[in-house]
Amino acid sequence: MESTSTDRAVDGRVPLSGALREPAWLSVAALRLMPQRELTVSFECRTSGLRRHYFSGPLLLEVLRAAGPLFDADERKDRLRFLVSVLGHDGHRAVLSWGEIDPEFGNTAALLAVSMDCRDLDEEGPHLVVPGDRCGGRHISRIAEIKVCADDRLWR
Ligand SMILES: Nc1nc2c(c(=O)[nH]1)N[C@H]1C(S)=C(S)[C@@H](COP(=O)(O)O)O[C@H]1N2
Ligand SMILES: [Mo]
Repeated sequence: MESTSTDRAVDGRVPLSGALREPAWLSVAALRLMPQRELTVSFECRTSGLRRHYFSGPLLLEVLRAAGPLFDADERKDRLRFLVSVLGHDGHRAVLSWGEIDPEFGNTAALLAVSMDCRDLDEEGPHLVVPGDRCGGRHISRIAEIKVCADDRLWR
């Protein structure tokens, strides 16, 4: 993927930044070294009809945890303040809450897919895929950036 910006995906590597101790550039090769999950989804898309896809990759949660989210480690509920934005190359964005993907709360096994329908995504970059996504809108192909935010000023 071509990119002229320094903070957007380059050569299939995706910047992960925000309220993290260790912001990172995520390559598909590195994501593949993490424990892998599989997920088959059916989208009932209003525009493109029924789509069925098979994805594999690490849990988004594990990728974020590895980057050291700036939680209060002694306070479990502190995690519920955090949001995760996954932005596509075309401006399409899905926002997840930490509570949604955390096994102590919503436990939704969202993946950063490294393959789609057995096609490796090394050059294209990872996709987000979220279980229970009826219309497919939370499947983000060609991710440009992932950001974690816990800014309480959002709600003022
Ligand atoms: N970057 C990006 N990814 C996207 C979209 C989009 O607009 N931009 N649309 C989503 C929607 S609504 C659907 S139904 C699926 C369709 O994916 P497919 O065409 O690969 O089956 O892609 C999703 N991923
Ligand atoms: Mo869709």
